[in-house]
Amino acid sequence: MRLDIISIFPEYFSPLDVSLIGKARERGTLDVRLHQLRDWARDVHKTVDDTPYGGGPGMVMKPEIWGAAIDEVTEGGTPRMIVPTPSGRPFAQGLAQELAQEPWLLFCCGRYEGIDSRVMDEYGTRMRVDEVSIGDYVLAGGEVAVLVMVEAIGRLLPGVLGNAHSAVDDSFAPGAMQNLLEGPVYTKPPVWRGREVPEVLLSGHHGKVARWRRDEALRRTMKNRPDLVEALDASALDKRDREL
Ligand code: 6GU
Repeated sequence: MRLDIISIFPEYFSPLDVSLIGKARERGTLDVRLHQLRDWARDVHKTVDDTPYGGGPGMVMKPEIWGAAIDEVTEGGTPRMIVPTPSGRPFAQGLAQELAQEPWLLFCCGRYEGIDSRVMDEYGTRMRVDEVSIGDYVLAGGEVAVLVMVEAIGRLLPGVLGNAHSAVDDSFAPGAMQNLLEGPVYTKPPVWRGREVPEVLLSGHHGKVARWRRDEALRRTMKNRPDLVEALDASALDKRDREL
């Protein structure tokens, strides 16, 4: 997968040099290309923003600079364009899976109050453009949101996760424990500071272990994400579940 990122802070993306994503880049599974937006600014001050029409606080990123940058970066091809913004559609596992199928993604990171909307309209006639939000809070710019999205997408690419931990039973993967959060996990020693690992996990009884994990997953989901339990269809819960 080719991944272009245009930002006024390309240094923000140094985490992409390490860990899973860094190794995927070394292997050539991921071809990440970072671009400094200011390289396309034409004045001596490398200005990329201006005051908003209609008034209001903050600054808006100028369309000509973005246009020149996107034209050059996408020359000869048609990526899918993603614009991180708190006003976008929600980023969730389903969208991560969809984006992981694409051969080429272009992330356009806005700062300030955002990018002149004509940029999204213009490129929307040439390629698929999505404005995407990673949650209901406001970041200072799209860079951290893009790091989040690239990590979520990157780990779904073939060969990025070892067989040791597969993405198939992640919380939020389709068919993962019926849309429940993953429950608690334990490793050695069997007793730590007087706290014992739940006995059933040491029993070797696979059926009992599976039922216990499902109960714990449901318990945790009820506590942390009651909205997800509400959204389950009635057939997903049995009589024992209702007693938890
Ligand atoms: Cl994608 N960008 C910014 N600036 N803030 C956000 C966001 C994105 N998603 C949630 N908050």
